[in-house]
Amino acid sequence: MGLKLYGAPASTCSARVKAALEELGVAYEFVPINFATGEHKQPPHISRNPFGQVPALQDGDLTLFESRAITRYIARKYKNGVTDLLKQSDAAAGALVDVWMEVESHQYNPAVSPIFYQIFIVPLFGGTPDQAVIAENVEKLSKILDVYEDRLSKSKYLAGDFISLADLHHLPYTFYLMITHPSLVNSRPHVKAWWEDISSRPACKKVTDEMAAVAN
Ligand code: GSH
Repeated sequence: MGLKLYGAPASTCSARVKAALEELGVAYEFVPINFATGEHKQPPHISRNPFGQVPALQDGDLTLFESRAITRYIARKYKNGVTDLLKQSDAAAGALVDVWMEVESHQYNPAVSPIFYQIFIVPLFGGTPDQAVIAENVEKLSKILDVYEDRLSKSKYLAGDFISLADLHHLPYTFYLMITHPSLVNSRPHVKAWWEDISSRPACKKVTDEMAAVAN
């Protein structure tokens, strides 16, 4: 039985997992979960992800939720001679991958996700985006991206001169940020070069093309 990724086509968390699978060339079946009918809150999906969210990954008897834990599982299981997205063979380089995965999770994500939520999700429920929330988080994100600019002036990718999960974890929200606030990225030359590099990788392009197909 092959890998099954249960997700929603435009969801950032599902796209994060897809990016790792595509980068490593792992075959999988994408099983769409219908938010409109509340499929994510009901059996059988609730047994795959007890929080009633996507994504969930099924690999034989193993069922996982939490996108960043799933990507780590994929990186460990499918690392090959060419690509080791966690740098498991090098403790220091691997620790830097961990650092920048933590930064994505605890700095970048909390600032970028409310912007995404206000602009893309609130209108789906008939609401009006709260401009104060957007402005507050744009300011927060701007300061965070100054740290990225400094880091990326010293290394090509976040953890060093190699692509890692730390970079790939940024793909989904940065894709949406480039639609809503491209100047946050484009005004920082090293962040811009980094984004152009990762977003043009064939694996990443495949994932963002699929997100764009739903968003349009
Ligand atoms: N930390 C979780 C992860 O990274 O997997 C977050 C999961 C999450 O927020 N999923 C969203 C979802 O299912 C889609 S990106 N939203 C629907 C809901 O919460 O009801």
